[in-house]
Amino acid sequence: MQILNNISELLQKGKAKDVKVLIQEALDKGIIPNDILNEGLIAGMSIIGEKFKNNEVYVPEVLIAARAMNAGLEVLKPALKKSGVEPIGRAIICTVKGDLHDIGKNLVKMMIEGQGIECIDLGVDASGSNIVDAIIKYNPQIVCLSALLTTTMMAQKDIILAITKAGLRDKVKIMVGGAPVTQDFAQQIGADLYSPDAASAATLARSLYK
Ligand code: B1M
Repeated sequence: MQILNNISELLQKGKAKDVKVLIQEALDKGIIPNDILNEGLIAGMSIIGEKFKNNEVYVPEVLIAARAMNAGLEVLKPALKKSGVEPIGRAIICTVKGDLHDIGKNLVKMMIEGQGIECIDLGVDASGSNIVDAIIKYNPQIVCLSALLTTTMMAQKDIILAITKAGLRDKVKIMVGGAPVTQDFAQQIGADLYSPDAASAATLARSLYK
């Protein structure tokens, strides 16, 4: 669809304001929010990701595209959320220690919220002790850990160990994800759940309450 291609292109150019306007336009036209997300925002970010990998664009371009992505997500968020539903449970979500990538984490959060699960967002660079404190404070059923770097994947394991050491392991299900994370790795580090993308993360989280 042309409008979704335009969103993707504007995102790649980092035009945050224009992305927001076009997303609103797409919503007003009745385009399904998930399509706007996948075929507009994620499609654009994937192209930037490929270009970044091939040294065709550099960190500043990626950063302004990421800013446009987050701006677009803000407009899309209410439409992605289910309206007026009481939360069925609570999750904690973060990007792990040493890792500042938050776009995927924000998407997972949004999708999980869309399933009627309240999400406490601890942001990026979260340590084991941050999470242990948050489990004690918020009493969630699920802890969601995102890692985007091969160098920070192991922080997921450190956090699981910290939760176990604090005697809280039986209180929560732990879901891990992020581009370098696999089902095998999730099993190796003792996570309960693994999901490759935001939509299945949300479905998986929801299934815990059935
Ligand atoms: Co960075 N970066 N980055 N980066 N960056 C990657 C990840 C990289 C693959 C790029 C590359 O080289 N091709 C590479 C990692 C290589 C590796 O580890 N093997 C990389 C690198 C090296 C770095 C730096 C080290 C670069 C440097 O400084 N030299 C640096 C590290 C900073 C740090 O974290 N300490 C860095 C910095 C940055 C920016 C700040 C410029 C920016 C982040 C901005 C931000 O997030 N606010 C950035 C970006 C944007 C990227 C790419 C281009 C895009 C990531 C993204 O947002 N994707 C990325 C290349 C790429 O992915 N192609 C790259 C879109 C997002 C929707 O996807 O986050 O994968 P993703 O989330 C998906 C799934 O993974 C899953 O669901 C999401 C959607 O369905 N998912 C989960 C994510 N979390 C989940 C949790 C779950 C379940 C599913 O359960 C809990």
